[in-house]
Amino acid sequence: MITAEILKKRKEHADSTFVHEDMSYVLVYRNPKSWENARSYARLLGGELATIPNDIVNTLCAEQLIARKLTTAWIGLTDQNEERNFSWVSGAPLTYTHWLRREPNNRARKPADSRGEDHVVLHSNYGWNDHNGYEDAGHYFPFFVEYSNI
Ligand SMILES: [Ca+2]
Ligand SMILES: [Ca+2]
Repeated sequence: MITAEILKKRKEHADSTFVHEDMSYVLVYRNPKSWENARSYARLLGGELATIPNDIVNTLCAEQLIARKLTTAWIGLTDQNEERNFSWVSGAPLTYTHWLRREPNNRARKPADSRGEDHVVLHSNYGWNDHNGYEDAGHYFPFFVEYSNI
């Protein structure tokens, strides 16, 4: 159910929302978050971290980053349930990917990243990279949220 609270929240992000087919995509960029907290925030918008189903949406999202001189944003892709088995939090099938070369590599960079990398970012160069989005790792980025318009 779409509450007045959700509509108010969506309005706050109108400047960084675009519509493609039946979905709205929001780049939430003012308060960067861990992937875990970004996902919680997506729910406040009555949505989910975004699924990128094809090259069109990938390009539209990357262009949002470029327009704001941002380089990195979380999307709704994770292998936290099973290493190397990436899935969309929306439940959509993973039929399209745009990994950068040598990604996903699950590479731990710091002791805080000992669990490896289980959450995916989209970069402004259009490519994807797995990164550590657990809250205690402290990697905070803007993020893309999607919600349905039907
Ligand atoms: Ca992983
Ligand atoms: Ca990586």
